Amino acid sequence: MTDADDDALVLHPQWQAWVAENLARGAGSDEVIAALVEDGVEPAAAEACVDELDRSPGIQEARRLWRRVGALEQIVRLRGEHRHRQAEGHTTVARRPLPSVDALVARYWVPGVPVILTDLVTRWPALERWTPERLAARFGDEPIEACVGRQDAVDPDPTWKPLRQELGMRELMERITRPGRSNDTYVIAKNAALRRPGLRSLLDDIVLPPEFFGDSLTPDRMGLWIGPAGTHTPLHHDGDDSMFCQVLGRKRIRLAPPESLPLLERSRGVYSHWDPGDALEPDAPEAMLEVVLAAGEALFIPSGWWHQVDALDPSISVSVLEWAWPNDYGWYRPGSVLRGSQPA
Ligand SMILES: O=C(O)CCC(=O)C(=O)O
Repeated sequence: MTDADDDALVLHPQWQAWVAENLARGAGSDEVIAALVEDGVEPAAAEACVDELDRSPGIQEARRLWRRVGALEQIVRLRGEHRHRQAEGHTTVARRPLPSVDALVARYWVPGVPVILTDLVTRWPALERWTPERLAARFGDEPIEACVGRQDAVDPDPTWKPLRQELGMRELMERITRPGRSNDTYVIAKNAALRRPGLRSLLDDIVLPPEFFGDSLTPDRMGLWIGPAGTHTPLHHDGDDSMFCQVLGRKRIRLAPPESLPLLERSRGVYSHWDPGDALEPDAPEAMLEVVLAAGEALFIPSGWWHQVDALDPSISVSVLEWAWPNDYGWYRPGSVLRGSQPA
C-alpha cells in the first residue's frame, strides 16, 4: 500500500466528528458506514474510520455518557411538562400571605415553585428602621465591607475579591442615595455584614417565624445586600432554597426554572454566559418570569432557579438560607477534574 492509499483512508475531520457523534449516540457501526458510503465516501475509508473510532475508549465512554444524558433529558423534559401543566399558563409568580408550614412545603417547597409572600417582612422592625437616614445616624462610621468599582471591573464575577473595601455606614448611605443609577458600589451577601460585631444589632430588626426558619437567626446563613438604584446581579443559580426579603426600595427579578437546559449549557460556574441585560431579547434562549419585588415582600427562590436581579431604587435586601429543615443541595459545577476515579 502506498502513502496515497493511506491518505485515501483518512476522513476529513468534520466527517470524523460526525462519525464519533453518531457512534456515541449509540448508532450501529454498519449503519454509520452505510450512511457514509451513501454520501460518497469510499467504502474502505468509511470502514477504516468507523472501526478505529468504534474501538476507541473515548467513544465507549462517550456512549455511556450519552445514555446518561438521554435519561436525564427525559427526566428534565417530564419535569418541565409537569411544571407547565401545574402553572396552567401563568406567566408570573403568585403573591400571597404566608401559608401554614404544611401548605408552603406542599405547594412551593417540594415542587420548587417560587412565590411572593406579602406579609413576612411587613412584621420586621427593619421595615421602619432601615432607612438611609436612620442607618447613617445609628451606625455613623461603623465599617461595612462593600464591592466598589464594579462598573469598570475587568472580571465579570460581581463578587470579585479585589473589589472589596470597607466604607463607613454613613458614607455607604450617601453613595446609595446619590441621584441616578449605578452598579459601582454594592454590599453583597458574601461580605458577611451581619456577622460583624458592630452591625450585629441589625439582627434585632429581623423577625422570622421559627416554624419556618428555626428558633434563632443564623447570620452565617443570611446575606445583606445594600446598594443604589442600578445594581445588577447577573443571571445565576444557587444551591440552597432562599427566602429573599426586600426591606427598602424595589428590585426587578427575572427567573427561569432549573430545568432550563439552554441556561445550564451556557453556565460559567453558577453564572450563565447569557445575561439578559436590561431588555429581554426576542431570541433569548429561555423564557423568563419577571417580578418587581416591593419593600415588605419576600420572594421564595427555590434552589436551582436562575435569577437575575436589578435594583430599581436604593435598596436593602436580606437573603435567608437557614430553614427549620435541611437546605443544602450542592449544585452542578462544570469543569472540575474527578478525583479518586483514576484506573488502578
Ligand atoms: O439582590 C441581588 O442583587 C442578588 C440577590 C441574589 O442573587 C441572591 O440572593 O441569590
